[in-house]
Amino acid sequence: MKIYLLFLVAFALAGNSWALDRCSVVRAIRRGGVVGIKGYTLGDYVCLAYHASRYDTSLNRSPTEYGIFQINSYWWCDDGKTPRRKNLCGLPCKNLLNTNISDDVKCLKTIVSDPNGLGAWNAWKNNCKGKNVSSYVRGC
Ligand SMILES: *[C@@H]1O[C@H](CO)[C@@H](O)[C@H](O)[C@H]1NC(C)=O
Ligand SMILES: *[C@@H]1O[C@H](CO)[C@@H](O)[C@H](O)[C@H]1NC(C)=O
Ligand SMILES: [Ca+2]
Repeated sequence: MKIYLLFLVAFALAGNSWALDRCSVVRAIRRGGVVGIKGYTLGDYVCLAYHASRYDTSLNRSPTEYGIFQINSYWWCDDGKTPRRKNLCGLPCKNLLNTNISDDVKCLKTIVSDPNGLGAWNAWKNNCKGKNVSSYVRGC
């Protein structure tokens, strides 16, 4: 029984090993030069990351959406397989699945400069837009 519980705990921890803690996400976004573009706050971006992926940098649930911000391979990165992909961020999609998100945030900057801004994400529109997002940044 004890052994069984031990395995259960180890499994639970392993399952989360690619998820960043919230304050690491806050720091990477703060350094990435995206805050203030079109009036978006730090909270907007962290709220997006939370609702897009729960901060799981390895998330690739749909074959065309990658990483903590669920950036897509139609426009932004090259996965070698999506038809007519544009790769406007100029990077391999697999670079969006590791725990270093500085390049992900750099790509975010390119995306947000597009006319849709953060409106390109349903995760942001449905959960963050017009909401008080200060709790995503608190204590970091
Ligand atoms: C994260 O990646 C960037 C390049 O995208 C690099 O400059 C930086 O040193 C990396 N940070 C760490 C902690 O590895
Ligand atoms: C947002 O919520 C926090 C508490 O969670 C509060 O301190 C702050 O004043 C609120 N901001 C706005 C603009 O309502
Ligand atoms: Ca990355």
